[in-house]
Amino acid sequence: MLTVFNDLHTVHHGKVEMFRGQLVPCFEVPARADYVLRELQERNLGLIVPPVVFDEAVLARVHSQRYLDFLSTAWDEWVALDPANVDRDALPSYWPIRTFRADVLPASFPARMGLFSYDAGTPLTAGTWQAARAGAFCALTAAARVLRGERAAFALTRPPGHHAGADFFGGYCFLNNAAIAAQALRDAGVDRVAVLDIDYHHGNGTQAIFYDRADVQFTSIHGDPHTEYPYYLGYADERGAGDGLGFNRNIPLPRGTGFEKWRDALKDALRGIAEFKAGALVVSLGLDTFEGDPIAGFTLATPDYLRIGEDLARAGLPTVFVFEGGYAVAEVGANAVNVLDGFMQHIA
Ligand code: SP5
Ligand code: ZN
Repeated sequence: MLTVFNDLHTVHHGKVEMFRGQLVPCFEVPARADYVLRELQERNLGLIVPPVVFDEAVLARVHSQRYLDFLSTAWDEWVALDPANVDRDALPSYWPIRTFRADVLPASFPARMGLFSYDAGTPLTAGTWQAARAGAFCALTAAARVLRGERAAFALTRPPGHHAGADFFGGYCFLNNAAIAAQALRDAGVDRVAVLDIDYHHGNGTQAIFYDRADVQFTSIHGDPHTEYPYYLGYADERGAGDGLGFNRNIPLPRGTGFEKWRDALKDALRGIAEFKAGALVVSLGLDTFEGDPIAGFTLATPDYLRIGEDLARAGLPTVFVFEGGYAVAEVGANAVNVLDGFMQHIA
């Protein structure tokens, strides 16, 4: 499978995230992508190419301009607050929750950082904007290659994207790569695009971006938000709004769910995607459903990922895979590549 690799991903390298009152080492580390790259090379899965550079305006098809302006200057503003900040990750401390105003942009950088985020677990670092932008270009390049006739392509990117909304970051995500790819497919003339999110965590950002639209169907299989991050979205009764009613589908599963039940959910999701009659599929490929994942709670095993690839291939659609979560660093390579390998072995 053609892979578009973001070799700038390493410049996004957070040190710490806030977890229950302590700063703990980041789970979302550069080694994740390196393991996937190495596995792709060892198993000879196909060409690995760099991203094409796009006009930044394409990012504004999904994200608000004021958010993009914030992200692109955030690190310089963080360091301007205190020169000693060059050695510290930027994390937010204040958030405009209900009853506060989000329409006014405060002059204070920490206040703006809170306006554009929803958790304290997503450090912004010196290279975050550069890495995230290159990652989005990978997703766009993968989409462009699929539009030109490639059966499937894989955007191997970090930071991940599916928690990022039109104007906020969180969940280790800054730019929503899957949404950017889906929008690019629409803009190139694909009438209906399906996004299937199989990361352990609900893709709240992608859901929010397409919630009121009938042209992009969003389906997510994830840990039940009653107990699992991101907690405040991802319930089964979220079915879309306005024109988008009926085009959002959440399949929450209890913590501890194993592959048999998970695969039933996948088959159910794929039936919904078939009914939608999409012209293309974007897969938010999270591997944190793995039994060994340090921050998640399903129990999928490495060989199961071959079956997932096989099931996805049978959807018969031009497919863009976008790398999301998966934190069992040593195994994430085999798990990701098993999906892609299973897919390639079962395309018609
Ligand atoms: C893309 C993605 O998978 N983002 C997930 C973000 C989850 N952030 C919250 C992580 C909470 C860490 N819990 C540590 C448990 C250690 N036992
Ligand atoms: Zn995840």
